[in-house]
Amino acid sequence: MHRNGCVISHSANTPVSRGRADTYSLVVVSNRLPVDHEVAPDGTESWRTSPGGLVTALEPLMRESEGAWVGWPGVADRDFEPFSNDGISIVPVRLSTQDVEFYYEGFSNDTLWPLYHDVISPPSFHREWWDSYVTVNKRFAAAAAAVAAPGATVWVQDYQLQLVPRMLRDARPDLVIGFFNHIPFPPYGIYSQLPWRKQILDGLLGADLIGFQRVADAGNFSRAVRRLFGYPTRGTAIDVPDTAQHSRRVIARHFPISIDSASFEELAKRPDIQERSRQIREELGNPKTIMLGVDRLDYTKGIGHRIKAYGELLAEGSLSAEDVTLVQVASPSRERVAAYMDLRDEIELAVGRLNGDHSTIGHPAISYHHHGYPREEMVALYLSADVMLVTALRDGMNLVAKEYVAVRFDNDGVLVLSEFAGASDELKQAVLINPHDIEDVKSAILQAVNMPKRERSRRMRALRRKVFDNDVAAWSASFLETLTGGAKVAAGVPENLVAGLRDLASAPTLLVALDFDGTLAPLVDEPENARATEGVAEAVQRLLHLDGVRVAFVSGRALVSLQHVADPPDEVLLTGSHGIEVKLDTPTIELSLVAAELEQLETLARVLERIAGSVAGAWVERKPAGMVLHTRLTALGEGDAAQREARSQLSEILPTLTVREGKNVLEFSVRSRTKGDALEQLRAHTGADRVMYAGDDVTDEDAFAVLRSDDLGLKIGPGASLAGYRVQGPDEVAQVLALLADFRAAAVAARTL
Ligand code: GDG
Repeated sequence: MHRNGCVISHSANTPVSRGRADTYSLVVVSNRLPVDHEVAPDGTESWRTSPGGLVTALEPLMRESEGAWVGWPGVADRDFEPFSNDGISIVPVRLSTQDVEFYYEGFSNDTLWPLYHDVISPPSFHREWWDSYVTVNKRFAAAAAAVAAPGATVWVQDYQLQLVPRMLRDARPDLVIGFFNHIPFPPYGIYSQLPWRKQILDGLLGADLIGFQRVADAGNFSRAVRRLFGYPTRGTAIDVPDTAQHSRRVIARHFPISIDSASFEELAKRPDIQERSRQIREELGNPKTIMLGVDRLDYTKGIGHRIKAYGELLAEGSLSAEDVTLVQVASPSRERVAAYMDLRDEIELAVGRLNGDHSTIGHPAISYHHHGYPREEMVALYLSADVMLVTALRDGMNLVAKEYVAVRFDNDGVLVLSEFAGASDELKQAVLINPHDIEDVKSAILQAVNMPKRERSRRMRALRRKVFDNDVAAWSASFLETLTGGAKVAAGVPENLVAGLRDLASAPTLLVALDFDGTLAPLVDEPENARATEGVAEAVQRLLHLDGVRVAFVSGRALVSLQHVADPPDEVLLTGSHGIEVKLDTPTIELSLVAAELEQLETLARVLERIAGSVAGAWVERKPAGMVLHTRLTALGEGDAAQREARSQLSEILPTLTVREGKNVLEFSVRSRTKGDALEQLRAHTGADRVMYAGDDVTDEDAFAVLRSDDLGLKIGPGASLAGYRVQGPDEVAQVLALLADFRAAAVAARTL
């Protein structure tokens, strides 16, 4: 096939040329395409799939849903036509040499990268870099808009493209837009240095869902939005004003990325790779302990700190180069950015000194490699490493840590992991370190080198469970499901939910909070006929009798009605009317209103009763936190007049009331509460360490929004949701509760709480 006068061949399927008019229902946009453009010495050009985790995770989805990938092919000043590679449509975006210099090396890698990594290296701010960033982001947005089908889902990746969500939304309001930030999002004190801080936030807020690696990153982002725009945020939800009257809900939350764990394990089991791993040990002079570092040569990775700690241990005689070797792979990265050139000099000087001081013939203290290796070689290295050192000063996730764990099917090896890498949120059984504290790094290295086999194996098993339960396919599925609302929900209890329940059951104290209609009971035409499905009552009884467990029903119904249909045992905590009514270990229902609200209620009653008393046919209905003026039976015109009068009097004396207008009814409430408020109150009342919340309705989203990272949210049925898990209907909820009771009983019996 001839393009641009060159022969283009492809690694796999023959490419199919697609015209510009083709559109796709799923579009991924990232700075780099998942294919590399290669030119052989004879001038033959070809594309090679780059084996990243993101491609592996998205490939099946992209094929299934006619997906397209928009990005830069890695060569400047070249135009390429769209083509298809391994069933994925590739849409190349052109970058000029100057774009590469200003947008990519400049603004992305010398402004945003150091700023977002806690200014480990000073960021440079240049207005012409920013201009180029805007121009290139526009080009990516236009390319994505051109290939997105009506209503398509567009998923934008990473910090190079933060303006694309807003640009896309302006051009194509029909699209569902997601964004994932692979690197950290810094605290406000640092973020606010950015001269274009408002433009970037506004760019991101064009998305429906903004994903981060860690809970803390999402929190930093929401705080920046509050500080710079004052938009209301609640949990993971941000209400962004759209027009004068309306706002759009944007969700900002964590989705820790992962790897294709099974494919790493598969490689590790290959005899040739195991043989290579043995060979590596031999070539290093058969040291007792091999320590390994694998990083892009980047100042965020703490390579210098690692070398310093190791050097001191050798100098003090706590370790000897006869016994221990550190293999450091530092793959070349961003070699045209000045800070990276300086770093290379600094690291290579340190390596040279250390080797000069401590290596013996045949026993290098550090075996240093400034190359990229094939994945097979990486796996062989991981297999041969007794200790893996991940000492990042700041890292979004750090996939190397997860790859090491995935490879160790022998349940051996020790991971030393920086608490400043996102991976440390999940990989708690690693030896966690503060890499800035050289003494801490040194003692962690000694602990790892001397760790008894049993402890190594116990820790590695736990780490492996995490990495295999949450692989990259689960990551992308969970992001896209949150973004699009998961169109179809399968029957049964999914495996990841079973794992989540098992984990939750071990909390010291636990609150199980459940919506009723649609969650415990199937939805019915007549609300008074709603009844919980079979098995619910029994599971709730079992939970109530287990140590450290409280159960609550959280409903929009008035509590009297909830008690009637749910017939709950006395120990169940109840909240009704979206949290306005509560029955929390008291014999009677109480109103969760503060003194000022009760006073307002009195005033409201006085005003409305006076008005209703003067108009024949009007009457007032009292609600737990409000009053309704009914005018259905008044003479023509009098009802409207009474309503106008009520509005005008109350807007003066009680301006904060919520007013809702219906047909011949006017309702005033002293308080607008949500199920989120109800859940917070239940959490405070019970003092529970962890919470499970299950619900089916949009009003349950307010409760999901206040869940914390180690809580469990369960959405019933389809529809966009903040919940981490989903099941089809109330039958599954009964099974879920029974499983939770089983796990809890086992945890209580084993006293592992
Ligand atoms: C960014 C964030 C986040 C490295 N050298 C070679 C090689 N690698 C592979 C590793 C790993 C990947 O590159 C590096 O991923 P990390 O996660 O460790 O770090 P970043 O490159 O900084 O990635 C990071 C990530 O995005 C994903 O969201 O985790 O925090 O900074 O897969 O194995 N692979 C091969 N040869 C090498 O020489 N084949």
